[in-house]
Amino acid sequence: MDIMKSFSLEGKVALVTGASYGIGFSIAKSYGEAGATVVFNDINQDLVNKGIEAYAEHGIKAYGYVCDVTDEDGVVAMVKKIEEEVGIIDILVNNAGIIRRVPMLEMKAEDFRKVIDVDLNAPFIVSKAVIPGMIKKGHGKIINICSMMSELGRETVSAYAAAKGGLKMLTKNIASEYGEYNIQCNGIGPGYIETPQTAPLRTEGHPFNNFIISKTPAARWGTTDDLTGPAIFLASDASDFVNGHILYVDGGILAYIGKQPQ
Ligand code: NAP
Ligand code: GCO
Repeated sequence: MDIMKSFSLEGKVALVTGASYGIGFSIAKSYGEAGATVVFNDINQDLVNKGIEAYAEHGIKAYGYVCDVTDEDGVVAMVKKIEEEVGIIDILVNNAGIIRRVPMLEMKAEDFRKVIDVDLNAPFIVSKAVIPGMIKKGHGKIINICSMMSELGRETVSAYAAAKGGLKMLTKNIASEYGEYNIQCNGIGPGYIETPQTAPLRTEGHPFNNFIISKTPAARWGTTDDLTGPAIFLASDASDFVNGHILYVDGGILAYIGKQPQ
């Protein structure tokens, strides 16, 4: 058998949440290039329209839906519409996410809850809506976008770290509960990636910029393209016996104590 065929996504329907731009866009674009039908959502029509145009610039006819992934009724309605208009979802990437960088003692409980809602409750809600179709089809791939903060803490990101730590365990639990239906649920833990979400940390002279370079053996920030190969692997038949795993794509951050100060 041609081993490369096992990495193909031909004939698969892939939903990537929050994928008008950023990491989600890159992953969804790579899925289209690997043969999948690309479906994505974002939080408003303007973002969805911009996303559809951006995919089209890469020759990909993407299906876009407006949906706030924290709204369970809206998610259920979106998944039903996708199944009617495009097909049952074979691959789900729970990518949509937010961060609030605030010292814990200054963080309002409502802001903490908002981060948990988007970054942890929403992957639960969307997975719950998509899994019945995967069971019907006899296979499925769920990929949760975790984080360095699934393993590490740092100042000002208490809500985000709590959410991403929980997302790591939700990943393992979905893998445990639905593995018998030939559904594999894994995570991708990106390192520090150049996207709008990290733009505030990369401003000229920001101390965090050099800090990340010193903590990354690859001595660079990651790009969204660095995530696409691992994402295709976890969405393809090539990973059918990989389940409950968090694949860290971090240039080696988690393995490294950090560069000795010169
Ligand atoms: P981003 O640039 O902020 O994009 C996030 C996307 O999710 C945006 O399109 C955003 O729409 C959408 N979104 C937010 N809340 C939503 C909701 N309630 N419903 C639907 N869509 C929603 O983030 P990113 O850097 O690409 O990160 C994507 C994922 O990777 C996130 O889960 C993030 O935590 C994770 N991650 C990022 C990094 C990194 O270094 N960048 C590293 C590790 C993990 P709006 O524009 O309306 O907010
Ligand atoms: C931060 C960053 C990180 C990245 C990512 C690292 O403020 O520390 O935003 O949290 O977004 O999650 O994996």
